[in-house]
Amino acid sequence: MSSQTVLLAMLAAIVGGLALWSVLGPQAPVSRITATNVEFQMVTGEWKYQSPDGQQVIESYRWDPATLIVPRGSRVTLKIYGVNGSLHTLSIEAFQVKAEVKRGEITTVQFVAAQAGIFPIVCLNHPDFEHKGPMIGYLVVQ
Ligand SMILES: [Cu+2]
Repeated sequence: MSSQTVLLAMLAAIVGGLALWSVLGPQAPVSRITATNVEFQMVTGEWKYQSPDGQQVIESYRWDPATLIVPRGSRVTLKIYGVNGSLHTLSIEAFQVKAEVKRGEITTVQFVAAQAGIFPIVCLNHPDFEHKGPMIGYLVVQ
């Protein structure tokens, strides 16, 4: 076998190896979002402002955390501890979730996030600025 033949054979092996590696070699990571069991620990919080002269007081209740992200099809558990405010009526209309959250108590709700989208988590007692809100969070189902 001539040295030229050996060189061509080595070159062919290298090209073949590169071609094979491009097919079977490491791939870019594939992001797969799969349904799962997801539990969130939440509290009822309150933002408050009082002017220096004490004449103006502004309060706004909040869910904390206020944005929850889950894969579609997940079984979601919310455990909500009532801290600020005596009563909050939780509603996630899209998933027929409704519950009362009382100060000093933990309220647990469970549901399956069956459809994708962005769904408001509303407190029916504090739904807007006029009612010490908006106490609205967002459930993002991907
Ligand atoms: Cu509320």
